[in-house]
Amino acid sequence: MSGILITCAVTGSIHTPSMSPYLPVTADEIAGQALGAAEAGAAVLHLHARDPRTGRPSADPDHFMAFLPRIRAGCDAVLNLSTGGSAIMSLDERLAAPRLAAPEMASLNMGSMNFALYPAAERIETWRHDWEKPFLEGTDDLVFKNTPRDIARILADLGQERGARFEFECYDLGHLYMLRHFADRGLVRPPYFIQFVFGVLGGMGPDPENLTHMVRMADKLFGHDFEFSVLAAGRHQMPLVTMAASMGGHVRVGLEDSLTIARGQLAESNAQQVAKVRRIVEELGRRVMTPDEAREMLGLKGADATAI
Ligand code: KMH
Ligand code: ZN
Repeated sequence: MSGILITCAVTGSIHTPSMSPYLPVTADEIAGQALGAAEAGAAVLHLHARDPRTGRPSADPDHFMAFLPRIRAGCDAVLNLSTGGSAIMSLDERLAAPRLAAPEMASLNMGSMNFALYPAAERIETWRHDWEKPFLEGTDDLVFKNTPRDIARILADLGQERGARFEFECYDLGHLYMLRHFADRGLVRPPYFIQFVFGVLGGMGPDPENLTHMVRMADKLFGHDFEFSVLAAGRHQMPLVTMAASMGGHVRVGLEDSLTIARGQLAESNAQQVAKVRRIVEELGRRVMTPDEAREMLGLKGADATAI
């Protein structure tokens, strides 16, 4: 029976240090938690960097390179670098580290959108860093930009020139049609690894009907040429990824997407979430994929062909 691919998104750029003491920030923390997640069963590690002094999302290649070689040396997982970075970064900034590292995989957000994080600011009583409150509150007037021109550039720089394959992040139905458009232009090739994203304010909500509809439309637009995975923000994470696993999809967990392990209870590590979803997958009678099975399924170039 085919396996289920677990991606772990280790730190991201949505959550801030005041929200959880377990959010990895330094290179030691990011590398340590990434290796723990791989050990627990994650075949793919989706990675962002942070400034180690403040925990602020960072696009600095030095911050990435402080942990990437350590993760590479310590496990066999596929390293997937974000090209989304954070909505406050320019495309040039977001591309700097992935261009240098030439990873096997990179994320690719299939449209421009609102990315509203400001409701989270209301729940924080004590701030650890000055940047956090304005960063979250400023998202009431911030557009995350990935125009068709941006998408084409990311595909050219990382895909055509460096051989990366993509985690196509689709937050809405329109993003699936944008992926179809790039397929029609011959700029992407199957199998398409589509990551459905639920629960970001600005994208589709975490309703089960949305997932069934997205899968139905992906079937219609891409036939047998795609694999889908699901991530959902906050407390919707485990219910939605369980639904994905039941529907023949793959799953993404990690502290980028949710800081909790159960309602109201902070996850103490990324590995804890990976172990939980692994138990769910196995209880469903399915098997977790190894990194090499993921490479085979997605047609990846292999870790030796990266610059990490
Ligand atoms: N933060 C997630 C909702 C990216 O890194 O390109 C989506 C994400 C974006 O992972
Ligand atoms: Zn990300």
